[in-house]
Amino acid sequence: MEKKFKRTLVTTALPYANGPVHIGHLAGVYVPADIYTRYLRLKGEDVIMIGGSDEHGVPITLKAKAEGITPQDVVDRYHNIIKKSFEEFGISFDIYSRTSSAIHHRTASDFFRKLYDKGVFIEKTSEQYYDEEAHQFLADRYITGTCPHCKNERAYGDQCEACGTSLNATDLINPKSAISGSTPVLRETKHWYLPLDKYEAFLRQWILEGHKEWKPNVYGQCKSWLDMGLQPRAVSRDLDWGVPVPVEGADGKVLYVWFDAPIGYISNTKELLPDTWEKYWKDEDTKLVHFIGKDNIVFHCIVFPAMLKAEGSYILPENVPANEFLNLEGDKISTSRNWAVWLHEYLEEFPGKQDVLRYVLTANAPETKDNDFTWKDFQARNNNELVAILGNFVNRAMVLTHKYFEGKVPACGEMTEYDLKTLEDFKNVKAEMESFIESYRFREALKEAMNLARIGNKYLADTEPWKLAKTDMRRVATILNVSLQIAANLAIAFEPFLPFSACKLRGMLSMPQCDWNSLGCTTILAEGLQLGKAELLFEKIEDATIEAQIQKLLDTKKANELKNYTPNPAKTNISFEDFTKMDIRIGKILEADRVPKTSKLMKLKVDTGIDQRIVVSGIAEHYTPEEVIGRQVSILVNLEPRKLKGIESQGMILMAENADGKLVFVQPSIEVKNGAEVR
Ligand code: B3M
Ligand code: ZN
Repeated sequence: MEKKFKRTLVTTALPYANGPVHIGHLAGVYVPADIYTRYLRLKGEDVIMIGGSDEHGVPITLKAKAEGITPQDVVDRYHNIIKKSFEEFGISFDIYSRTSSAIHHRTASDFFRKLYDKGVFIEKTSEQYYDEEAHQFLADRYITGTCPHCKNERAYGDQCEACGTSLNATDLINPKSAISGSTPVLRETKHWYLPLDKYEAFLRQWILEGHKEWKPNVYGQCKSWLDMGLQPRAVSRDLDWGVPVPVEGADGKVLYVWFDAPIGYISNTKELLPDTWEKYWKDEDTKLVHFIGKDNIVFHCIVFPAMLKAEGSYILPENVPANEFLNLEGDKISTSRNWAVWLHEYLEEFPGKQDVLRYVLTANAPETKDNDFTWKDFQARNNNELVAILGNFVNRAMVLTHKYFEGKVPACGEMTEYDLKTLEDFKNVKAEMESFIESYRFREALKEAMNLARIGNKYLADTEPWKLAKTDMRRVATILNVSLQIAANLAIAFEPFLPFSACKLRGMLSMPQCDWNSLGCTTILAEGLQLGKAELLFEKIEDATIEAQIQKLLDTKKANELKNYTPNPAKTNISFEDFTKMDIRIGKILEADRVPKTSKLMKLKVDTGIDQRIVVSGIAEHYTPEEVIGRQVSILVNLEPRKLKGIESQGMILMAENADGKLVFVQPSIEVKNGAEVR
């Protein structure tokens, strides 16, 4: 028997405040959490949704250093951007706070102190790398060196990305600090460790036996961690940004960011409900659900539960419906490579279209495997689904009601067999959507809602009330009554998914309130009810708009290639005599033709000042013949002639190859006489 809970506490991963948020965040965590929470609210259940920014950790301190500002400046900037993006997308947090708040510092500090006083932690001194120039200990990620296994010279202190081996910083050959470039030295330092090994038996029982219903990706990851065996984990760091370790003699040490961040869920609940927060965290009748991305599974399913268990007075999560990753146009989303659709940019470029993105990200959510976001799919789903099905149906029902009944809900007369069959088709929509949403299968739930719109659309297309208006107004009344009832159902069914459009639709239908329990009901709108104005819910997105977005990504790709360019190493020296053997002249291209049946080659006639000659050059993928005629170029004139595709090439045009592979001409900076020597 499934347990009945009295209330639900929804938490969403706290994004790091060192950059803005993108579609991957929205698809993986915030839209699903928002759907779930809105659904429960609509059912009248007791639910709160907690969010906030994660404002600690080393990357934030490095960003501050790089920009010459304080870590607080960094997190202030991004916290505000992130918070605003979420608000505008209708992510309906009850609170969105931050881990640099005083209440969080106190809560995290007290939590640590309680475990410390209970003797939970192990204290251990070990040797760690210290950067004497930057005056700080180095996190493993910030040490690079040569991998002892594959000799890759750019391995990180925690992992070699060339051979995939996980490393300790002390394994690296020739270690270097990524912060200052200097060679770090080993220094002794004391830290506190959470002995996860001691909680292994409990975790095995609780997850592997007690939570077989968790999503396979989550359960599987937990199982593989548990099967590898758990080790004690350090919960403090040598750093000057974070929650200070509340123990004497711990100067210069803060709580590890992954220790304090999940406590942020508790702090933020306290901030929201200073008097009643405990009932959400300490009462067995509360259902705690963590919405996260797959890279956070171990912290939410293993580390945080072990912390809560050690503390002793908290409940544990009932479910952790982690999503997989969303890719963008076939590539992993990456902040450092700027490979993302940033929410604040989307909001500017697609004003008023929050629901379109919410729709696409849910319809294509990475619930069971990584998924790909493409702009073409975005356009197709908008035009073929939101506009053509949902928007079209609602609009026709509204416009016809205004046309024939002055915008008043007409009376429902006797129903035909077809009407009854249509109603029958969606009588299970409520039960089906509930079962999908409650098992965190939001794409399937959304499909059900869309299916309801399809039913409506087909009903109007099949009954063709506009053709009956001259002969049978009573029949038209019935058809429009049924259609408007379906539209009212849509306003309820879509509320968790497309809150802006659902709200607009409720306004058009004069629905004062929206109650989940009315879903499936065919008498929501009373006869005679005056409807509002008919407005379009969605509009078509044109090709040019999509092409501009694709071009933006292509530009990013190009910029990255240029940034990552490393020139080939220098060749061995040659003598001056060797150099003077080359006869390089400035000449002018007189004629140019593509060489038939090749993609790369172009046949050029060049005036070298000495003569006019034919040169075959591999530039046809970069230039058209018209673009090169009349140009002055550098040409090696004493290269042994050779045949290319049956044409004798007498010399070589000198080209420079840019990082993206583009060939550009080596030209004199002002026009010179043809035949001028280059030396
Ligand atoms: N800030 C990692 C992340 O943004 C981390 C989540 C904390 S949740 C308590 O993916
Ligand atoms: Zn390696």
